[in-house]
Amino acid sequence: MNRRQSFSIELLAGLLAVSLSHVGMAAAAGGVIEGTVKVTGVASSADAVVYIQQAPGTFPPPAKPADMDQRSMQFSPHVLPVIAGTTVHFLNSDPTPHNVFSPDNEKYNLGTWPQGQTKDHAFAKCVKAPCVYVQLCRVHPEMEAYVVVLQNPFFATTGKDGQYKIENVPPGSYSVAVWHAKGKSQPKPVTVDAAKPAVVDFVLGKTS
Ligand SMILES: [Cu+2]
Repeated sequence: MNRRQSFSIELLAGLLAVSLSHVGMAAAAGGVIEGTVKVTGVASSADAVVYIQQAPGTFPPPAKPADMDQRSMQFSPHVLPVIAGTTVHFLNSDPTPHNVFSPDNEKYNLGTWPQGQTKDHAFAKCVKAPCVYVQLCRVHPEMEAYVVVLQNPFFATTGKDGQYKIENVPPGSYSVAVWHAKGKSQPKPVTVDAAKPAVVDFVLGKTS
């Protein structure tokens, strides 16, 4: 083998190593779980939370608090999924005082405060996810929202069309579940790999 041939082989080996490392990176990247949730008997299939029940490892809450606003006499978002340990910033954007309380789990009443002010509540733990906290306002009984505390960050909320997409899921086998204020369905098994999205659809029956 002359020097030139040897160089070509080295070059080829180098290119092969580079392309293999790219394949390796793709395999290590996260996968996607996506699909549609249909909630029977309600006008909109929005605000269903689809989540992995239990993922291996521990997941620290985000450094930045999650936000729930009270605006135009409504909580926004209507449904807020968070990881256990997350602090939620409750803001009042209305010119009228609002209150925030929840009768669920450890229960809290954050008081009543005027426009532009915030109060925080830390959803410190959740032994058995999902830990659901209805958010209510004593001043306006029609106001209602939900904080849904989960074990891991692999969750998504459905849009008006009922569609959801959970991204960056480590490849593996999981049980994927759905929570909705007015519907119920059994969890489903899913196997996630990076090559193509796993599709999981749910049809929710009425809870009562
Ligand atoms: Cu209110």
